[in-house]
Amino acid sequence: MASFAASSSLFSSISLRTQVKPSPSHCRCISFNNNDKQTNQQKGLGLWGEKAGKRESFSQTSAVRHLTGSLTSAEGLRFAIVVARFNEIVTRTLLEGALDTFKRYSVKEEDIDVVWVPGSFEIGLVAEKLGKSRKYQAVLCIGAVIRGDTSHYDAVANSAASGVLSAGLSSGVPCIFGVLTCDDMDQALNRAGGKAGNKGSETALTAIEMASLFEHHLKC
Ligand code: INI
Repeated sequence: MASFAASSSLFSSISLRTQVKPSPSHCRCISFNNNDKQTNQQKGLGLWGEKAGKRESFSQTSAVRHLTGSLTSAEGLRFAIVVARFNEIVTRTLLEGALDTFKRYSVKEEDIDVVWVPGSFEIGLVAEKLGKSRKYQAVLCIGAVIRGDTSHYDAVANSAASGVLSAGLSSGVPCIFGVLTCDDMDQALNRAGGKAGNKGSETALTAIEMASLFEHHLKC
């Protein structure tokens, strides 16, 4: 309920701004670019357009724009990767998976910086610093927290997750969570290039999509 209220109030604020502000040609912010909706509103049709007396459903109307990041426009985007050395046998493989995916999606090696930190607990602080440097379109965070190895598993795993989240929120740069949280080493190795795939590769795709979304649609 609360999240519905939040999203509808965001939606109304976008609509309002669309009505009152002119569209500067240099700005690609969604609130200024929604020309289709403006056209309908100018015609007095509101969010439900009517063509030749026929009412369009909300999901069909051309006034609604769907913004997504693209995986095919990664060239020129810059990425930082923060990697924890703890459980390096796992994190190095995740890193290799991420680098391989970046290469396959045309991200140049010189557009990637890799920063090593002692453990997953340290990732958030470094990710925030890198995000705030404004040198990167996304920061990919890689670590492996394994329950079998520690009694403070929960503390390290939770700190890593909230640290990465907070780095993204405070810097405004997408910080992607590529920290494995596993019961034992076998499970971790399975997710680092074993039978469960390579989570480093998957998070690199997430980083590209989010970087592209911000760069091409949410920049103003
Ligand atoms: N760091 C990890 O990345 N994974 C772990 O499994 C782990 N364990 O098991 O303790 C771990 N601990 C180190 C921690 O991240 C910090 O480096 C350390 O507490 C110093 O701040």
